[in-house]
Amino acid sequence: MNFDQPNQYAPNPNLKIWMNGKIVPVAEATISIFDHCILYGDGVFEGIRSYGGKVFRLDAHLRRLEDSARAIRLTIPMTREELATAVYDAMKANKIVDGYIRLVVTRGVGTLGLSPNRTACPSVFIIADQIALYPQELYEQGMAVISSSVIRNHPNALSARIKSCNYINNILAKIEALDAGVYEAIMYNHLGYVAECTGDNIFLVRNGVVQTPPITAGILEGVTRDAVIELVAKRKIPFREMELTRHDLYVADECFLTGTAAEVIPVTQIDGRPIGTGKPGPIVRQLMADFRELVKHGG
Ligand code: PXG
Repeated sequence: MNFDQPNQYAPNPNLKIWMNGKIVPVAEATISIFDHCILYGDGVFEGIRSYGGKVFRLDAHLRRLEDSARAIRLTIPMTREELATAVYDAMKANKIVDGYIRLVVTRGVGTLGLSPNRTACPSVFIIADQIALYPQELYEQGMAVISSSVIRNHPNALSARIKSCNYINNILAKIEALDAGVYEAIMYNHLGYVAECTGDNIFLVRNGVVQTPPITAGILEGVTRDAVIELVAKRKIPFREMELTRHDLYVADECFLTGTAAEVIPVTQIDGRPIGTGKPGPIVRQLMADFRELVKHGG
């Protein structure tokens, strides 16, 4: 396989990181090996984009970060306003206009035991850089994905609504995708219904109706998902949040994924089967154009 080779994406050594209130060179942005985020994946994060110097839906991202933190009983040592300022400071330090921002809050340094009560001082860091998730031609031709055998976390084990630093569930499915020679995998929930992909939400089009699994399918409430649902409403395209099965995927006219990093990308093959005509359909092409316009005009 000739994609996703190691070291292809080594960080830019000139990167400046916002770390606990200071802008530091990337080499000095370090985390203790005793941080519970390292030991247990005990932390929360957001992946955010900026377009033309403006952060896309920053408030929605920060609210979701706060909800994730609250769900794991982690107190973020900053207000929403301070976080927003820090995001822009990280962008400025790296002269980012169109870019990708990773905001992470770790539980902090603790003992070699699970108890979060024995930790002190959560760390907050912000990476402002670039991201290119999928090759450009896939946006034009559509991409192939597979159904993963790894089910999405049971919501009563670890809710998918928490954007935690423990992404092993998703990474296991991602490995399956890469082994199959594709970039994404569709994850089903514990009931057998379609949930989402490893880092993207999923939509179908069938007989002119845009369909997507509801939040109760055990998925992340994507910021891009919400934006696309608004675009669908603006176009007056019929829309349904509904339970979807593998059968629905196979008989769909169109399929597409949404995510901060991916934006809106057509899916034209699932498990080796062509979806619809096997080419990106009219509705996804319209929504991709609408999404471009939306981000150009500030979200
Ligand atoms: N579902 C999951 C599980 C995600 O992680 C989305 C949906 C889309 O949500 P937003 O809010 O971004 O529209 C995500 C977010 C990656 C990567 O490298 C992807 C995400 C986060 C971090 C890394 O693919 N996706």
